[in-house]
Amino acid sequence: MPTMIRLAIQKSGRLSEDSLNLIRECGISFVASSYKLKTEATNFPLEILYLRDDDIPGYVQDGVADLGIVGQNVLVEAGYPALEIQALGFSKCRLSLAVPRAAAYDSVADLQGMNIATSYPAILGKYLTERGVQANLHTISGSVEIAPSIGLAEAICDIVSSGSTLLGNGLREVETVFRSEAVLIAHENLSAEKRELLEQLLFRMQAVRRARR
Ligand code: PRT
Ligand code: ZN
Repeated sequence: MPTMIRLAIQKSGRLSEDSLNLIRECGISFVASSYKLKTEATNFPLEILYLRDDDIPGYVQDGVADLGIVGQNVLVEAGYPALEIQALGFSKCRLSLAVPRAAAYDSVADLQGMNIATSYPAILGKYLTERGVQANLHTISGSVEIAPSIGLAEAICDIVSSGSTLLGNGLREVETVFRSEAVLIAHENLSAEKRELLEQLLFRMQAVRRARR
C-alpha cells in the first residue's frame, strides 16, 4: 500500500475553517463531511482526522497522527512545543491576565497570593514563577471570564482576541502572558516517505502564504 500521511485538524471550532481552507488552497481535494471523523484526499496521499484541538498535540507526539494543526497556546500547554514546524498566520490571539475593572493593579506583583482562574495552568504557572509571584491557580475548562463575578477568583488568565468578552464581563486586561497563532506540528520520527510528503506539503503551504500576501 502506498504511504499516506495523516493530518489531524480541529473537528469544529475556530481553527476548523481556516485549516480546511489551507489544505484546499494547497490544491488538495477531499469531501468534508460533518459526521465523519476522517476523510481521504482524492489527489494527494493525505488522510484528514477530525479531533478536539486539545487531543491533537498528544496524538502527534505519539505518532497516531503524523501532522496536526493547532494553536500554540494548546501546544505549549500540553508540553510539546518542540513539535512545531511552521507558523500558519491564522487564529492569532493572546493569553492574558485580567482583573475586575475597578480593582487596583500596578504590576504582576499585585497578583501575589491571589486566586486566578484559568484553563492554562502550565503556561501561567511558568510565567508567574519566572516573575517570583506565587498565586493559587484554579483550573477550569470554560467560561473562565465569569469566575470573578461569581466569587471563584480575583483574577483570570484566558484567551483574548477582540477583548469584547473581557469588557462584557467587567474585566480589564492587565498583562499579556503569551501570544499565539495556529501552527503546523509534526511527529518527531516520521519515516523517510512521510518526510518527503511533509516537504511537498510545506512547499505548497509556503506558496499559499506568498500568494496571500
Ligand atoms: O471543541 P474543541 O476543544 O476542539 O475547541 P475549543 O472550544 O477548545 O477551542 P476554540 O475553537 O474556541 O478555539 C481554538 C483555538 O482558536 C484556540 O486554542 C486559540 O488558539 C484560537 N483562538 C483565537 C481563540 C480565540 N481566538 C478566541 N477569541 N480561542 C478562544 N477565543 C475565545 C476567548 O477565550 C473568549 O472567551 O473567544 C472568546 C471571545 O474572544 P474576544 O476577545 O474576541 O471577545
Ligand atoms: Zn479545546
